[in-house]
Amino acid sequence: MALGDETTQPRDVSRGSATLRLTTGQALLRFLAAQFVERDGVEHRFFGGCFGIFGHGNVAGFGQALHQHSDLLTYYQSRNEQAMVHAAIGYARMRNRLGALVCTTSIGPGATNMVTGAAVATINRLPVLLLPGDVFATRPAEPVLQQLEAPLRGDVSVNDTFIPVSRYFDRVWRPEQLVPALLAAMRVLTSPAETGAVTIALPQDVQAEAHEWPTGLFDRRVWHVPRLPPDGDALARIVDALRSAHRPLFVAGGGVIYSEAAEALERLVDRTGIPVAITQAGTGSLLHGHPLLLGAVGATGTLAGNRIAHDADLVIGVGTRWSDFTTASNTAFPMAEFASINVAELDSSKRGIAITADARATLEALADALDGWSVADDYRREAELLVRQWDEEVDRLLALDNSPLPAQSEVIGAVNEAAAPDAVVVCAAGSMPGDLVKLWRVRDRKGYHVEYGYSCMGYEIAGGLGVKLAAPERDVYVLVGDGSYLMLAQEIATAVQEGLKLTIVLVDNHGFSSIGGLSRAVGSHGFGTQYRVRTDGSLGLDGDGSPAPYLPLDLAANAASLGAHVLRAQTVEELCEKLEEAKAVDRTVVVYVEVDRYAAVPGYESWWDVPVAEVSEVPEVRAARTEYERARRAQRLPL
Ligand SMILES: Cc1ncc(C[n+]2csc(CCOP(=O)(O)OP(=O)(O)O)c2C)c(N)n1
Ligand SMILES: [Mg+2]
Repeated sequence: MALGDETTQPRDVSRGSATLRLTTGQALLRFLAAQFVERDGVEHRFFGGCFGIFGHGNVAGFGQALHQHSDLLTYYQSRNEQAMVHAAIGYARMRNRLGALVCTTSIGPGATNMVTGAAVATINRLPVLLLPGDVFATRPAEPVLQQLEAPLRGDVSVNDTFIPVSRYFDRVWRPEQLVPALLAAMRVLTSPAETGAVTIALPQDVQAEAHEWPTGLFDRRVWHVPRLPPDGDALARIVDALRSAHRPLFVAGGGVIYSEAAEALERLVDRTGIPVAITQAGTGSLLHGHPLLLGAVGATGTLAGNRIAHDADLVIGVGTRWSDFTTASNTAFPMAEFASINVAELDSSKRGIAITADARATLEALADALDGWSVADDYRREAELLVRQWDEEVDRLLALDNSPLPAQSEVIGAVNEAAAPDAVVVCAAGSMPGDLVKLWRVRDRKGYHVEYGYSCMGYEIAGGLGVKLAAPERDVYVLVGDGSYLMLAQEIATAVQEGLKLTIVLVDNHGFSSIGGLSRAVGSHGFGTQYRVRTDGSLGLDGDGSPAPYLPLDLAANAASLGAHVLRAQTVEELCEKLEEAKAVDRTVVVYVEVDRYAAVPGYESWWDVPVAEVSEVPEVRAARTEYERARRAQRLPL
């Protein structure tokens, strides 16, 4: 990758020898502030700010630099290191990976609190720069507070746990090592194929140590993000496959959005009549109302998506990682040949004809090469009919009129209705993502933001904060379950601190309704999935007739205690009113609503592989195992 625009800068004759005496922390900050990214001729500053929680390991190093030069990078205080990585992920995704945030922590627990966030970033292929503090490089007095002492290794620290969840990891034992570490970090962060969490562990003494840095390190540097064109042979193979296919299907993943390929996809679809199914990250590739948008496919797929998938003879994935939710654990496409268009070889090589290339460049090349080819009218009409029928099913689910408590689907309908067309809905875990991907009517390419690579409980509020930082002009609606809320809600305080307004819809069903359903499906009666007082040794099983009372939690009061403006709704009508009222509030609002735990959106001819105990004393488990073995026979490896 080109290193940028040095050639356009006036050349300093003394540049080779000029140096600046700075600490490693100060040099790091100057470097970060000088990084830019460019794609399609448009330049952006790459780092939009730095989240941090200070302690020994960063307070006197990078923290000192941030204090001394607060003009170089905006500092944001957070409450929890995992949450600040989530915020950075929300930000990067909203910026289509053309911008990122930095996260700095103390050593030990502050650092390892970021490991989960690193996994979220890497699995979702989103850039974040993590700077955990680390133990002394010079080891003047070991063990330092919070140091891991490995009996057989002197050179490991807790930060080694970042290695498997980072796309690039380095530890800067000496100041000089910072230079190659930073160049490698930027290469990975700005590479559409390689990106993910980048971790540079920074021993606390090194951060504070002064060094003579070559001034060239601080030059403005523009990292070009290429659009890798498709290989001609691979393109020809996909064109041949399409020309002989009768029932082709596109599966649009997050890569379509990140590559800004949605318009190219839409043009191709309009011309060829190939229907499109979407993944969670690909939602927004086509907007609601497009006659060939089938909706989601796979385990949480729509009837339209799953029916077309079932009979498809050629499935072309664009920017998807083919997760088990998309493939219904390899049962969704029983008849199909495949092609995979992906900028990352890791993903393009997973199924069928591999095209390792940029999504937009490939779709445009495909449109040219297909030269007027289209699917048969019958197939197009069949797909369009299924789309219309699915739309009616959504209408039904959004107006269930469930009582006494509303169904979650009605809450989704109310929020969708209240939200402006360019608002962003944010979610991550529980029963909500599966319902959302089926029911949410997307009106903006960036209007749907569900983290479903890691489906990490607790992503929602912090991730929403990052989305709002990246797009302050948009309304951000966070849909969060009571379980996720209890795991990581404290960034409400950060939103209040920063004057960033989120509208958080807190959906309470007294526990883990998603896993309760899963538990019942595997014969375990919802064991351990309700928030109930422990009475007779049981935590309350679904349907056991005498459940103990729910825990006396007041999550709305909890949200108010963190500084949110809180509104409570009991019915769908009230919810609609409160969502309107929320629009006039100028700070983060939490709209609290209780829903019926059992009024779930059904599955539509789909399956998800969750192994059931092979032997058990419980009859329901044995029945579930029999059913599991039957369903598993439909599994087909993509060979
Ligand atoms: C950090 C984390 N721990 C555990 C899980 C497994 N898990 C997935 S959904 C879920 C329950 C979510 O509860 P809640 O947010 O209330 O949503 P609901 O299922 O009730 O819709 C659990 C425990 C997870 N995805 N993430
Ligand atoms: Mg819940």
